[in-house]
Amino acid sequence: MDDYRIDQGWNSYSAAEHDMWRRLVSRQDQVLPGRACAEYLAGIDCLGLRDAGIPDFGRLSDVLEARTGWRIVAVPGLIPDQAFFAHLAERRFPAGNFIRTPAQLEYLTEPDVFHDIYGHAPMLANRAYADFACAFGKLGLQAAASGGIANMCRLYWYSLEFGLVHTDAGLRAYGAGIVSSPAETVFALESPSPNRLGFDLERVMRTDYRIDDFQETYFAIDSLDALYGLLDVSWAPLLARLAGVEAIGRGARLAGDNVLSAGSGDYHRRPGDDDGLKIAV
Ligand code: HBI
Ligand code: FE
Repeated sequence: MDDYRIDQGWNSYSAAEHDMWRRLVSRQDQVLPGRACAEYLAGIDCLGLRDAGIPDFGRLSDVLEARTGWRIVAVPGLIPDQAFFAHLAERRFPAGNFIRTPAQLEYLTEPDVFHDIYGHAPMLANRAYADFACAFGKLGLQAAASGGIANMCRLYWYSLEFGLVHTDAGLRAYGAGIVSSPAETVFALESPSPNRLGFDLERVMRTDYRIDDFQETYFAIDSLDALYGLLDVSWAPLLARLAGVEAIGRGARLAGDNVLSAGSGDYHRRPGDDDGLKIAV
């Protein structure tokens, strides 16, 4: 199977592209303290993502691999689910090698190097998240073989992309889609609009999501260390059970939900909000 790897082409980045990286970093750094979880902020520091421009994936991978066994591989953009899961299963994170242009600050259809590296890499330096992401990749491949790919994409979406976590200091974000977007970093934690629900595996795997706006529901796990425990279920019966039930609407609240905060549902990202990442599926 083609694994979509390409050369990052680090030497061909222009000064303007490195400047764009620094612009996105400084904008993000104004909203992350007090909203991103401590493990994420520590990851940024231990990977040295603040100071220079666009990182060289080889050098970044050497630091990351020493911590959790993960490497970063360059890809041209979104790759098919199965290929994506196959990389995760081998502790390789596929990262876009391009960076958004000033005109794309409003609308970005595919994950660029800022989303993938500034959003995901710091958490891949955290053992619990890193082991979960690898186990998730392996389960995703198994699920793909039995028709459960949509359920696995939802699990990915509401954890590694848009997950919240309970901490001693309160709710914090660890999902890359949140911590790489200035507006969603604030929205996910402070807006009255979305639902914030306790994480329940089956509920998450049944819940639809949107790719072109803020999330209408965020799910909070008890701790990062609890991430891995979420996968400790018998998957074949779970996927078989899920295959027969319909999806849950992305903004719905159900009787059995552990509602941390009930959303008003009256706000969505407006043009000009920020560089909202919209992953085109
Ligand atoms: N491809 N490059 C890339 N990055 C992703 O995050 C990604 C992908 N392909 C599929 C995919 N994500 C989905 O499986 C998840 O969004 C659920
Ligand atoms: Fe992502």
